[in-house]
Amino acid sequence: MKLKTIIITGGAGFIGSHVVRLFVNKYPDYKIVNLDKLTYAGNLANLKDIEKKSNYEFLKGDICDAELIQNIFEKYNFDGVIHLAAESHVDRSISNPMEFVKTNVIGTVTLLNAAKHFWKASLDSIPKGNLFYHVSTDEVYGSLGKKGKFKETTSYDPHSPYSSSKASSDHFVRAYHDTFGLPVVISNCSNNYGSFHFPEKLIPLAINNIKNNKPVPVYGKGANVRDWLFVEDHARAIDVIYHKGKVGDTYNIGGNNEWKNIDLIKLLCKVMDEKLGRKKGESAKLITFVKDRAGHDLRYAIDSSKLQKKLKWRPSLKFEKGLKKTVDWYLANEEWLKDVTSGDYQKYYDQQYVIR
Ligand code: NAD
Ligand code: TDX
Repeated sequence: MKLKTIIITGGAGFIGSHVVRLFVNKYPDYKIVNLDKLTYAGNLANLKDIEKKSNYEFLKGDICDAELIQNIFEKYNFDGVIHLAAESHVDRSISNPMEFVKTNVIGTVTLLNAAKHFWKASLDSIPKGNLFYHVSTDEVYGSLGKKGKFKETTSYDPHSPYSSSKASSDHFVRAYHDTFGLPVVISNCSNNYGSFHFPEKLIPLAINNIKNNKPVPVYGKGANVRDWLFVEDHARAIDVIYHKGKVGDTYNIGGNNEWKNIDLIKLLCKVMDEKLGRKKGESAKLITFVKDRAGHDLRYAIDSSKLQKKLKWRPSLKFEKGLKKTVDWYLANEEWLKDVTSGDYQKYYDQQYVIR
């Protein structure tokens, strides 16, 4: 059997660490190389359980560094790329869009160039046995009204610098397929939640604040809707699409699990009351409505029927169960939380919220 050598970018981040773990454990015959710059969002503690496995290697590096990427491709002769490295937080993209252009757009094109060059891609002979898998988001489709869901054919309509940079990277990936014959596949996933989620994002931030009796900031009126998927289900979908997806295709991944932010936070407060042995209603007193996010998309919802029908993937976990599991993980991993919230975290946090 041909040894599969795969570079996973952003493997020290939230979703990337789950993808690395799944591939390293499930495919002992593969060689998994995790390339990550270790920004504030990347953390090698996310991968402690697999770091010593013989089929795993970590490389610290920036996907925008063309020379480095060239050297790595030369050294490892990758069969596949699973590209997750990105700046991923919408609020940070509003305060610093250029970082998002650099990593999400230039970084992606830098990787595409290397793959195109080393796999000798051309329209006349699309390389077999190679795949460039680009991990993207539902936010590229823009915002829904009360009805409907995003399909793979929905037109792109991004509103934030983050979603615009991801949309741009998706376009480049398709362009490299259509123009240069690069074998690519793209998936667009809804909001993830679960372990190792950096606590600047809604669910882990709320868990951390409730635990520490701090205000839980809810943007605007809390009326925005997100479609939440357990992160390990996303990693499983990436595995299925990497191995069985059709070259040149796009797959939407979603939890079929829409929640209005305020309802989600109220449910989380209830779970936290139970887990912390607090009086019913105690944690909900921390809910604090703050100034809305600029350009805040109202509603995301994913139609993942293509993936479900063609590749037989399904979300495995009911949200209430996944949320309890997630809360348990955060309460059991105080050291991890303490570690990632040290450094500049408080400075970022203090600038972020204006109480209404
Ligand atoms: P994350 O912010 O937790 O992790 C990103 C990782 O990329 C970090 O480890 C970081 O160090 C690394 N990184 C950043 N810039 C880099 C660079 N220039 N070079 C190398 N590494 C770099 O993000 P996440 O939430 O795990 O998201 C991973 C991917 O999935 C992103 O592409 C994101 O757009 C996409 N996505 C995320 C969600 C979600 O709900 N979090 C949903 C759909 C799609
Ligand atoms: O403190 C908060 N209060 C609040 O009300 C934060 C951080 C968020 N929110 C709202 C904004 C959103 O409507 O909660 C919702 C979820 O916010 P985030 O956790 O920041 O996620 P979102 O902006 O929806 O984007 C996420 O899902 C798609 C990821 O961060 C992206 O990387 C992914 O592509």
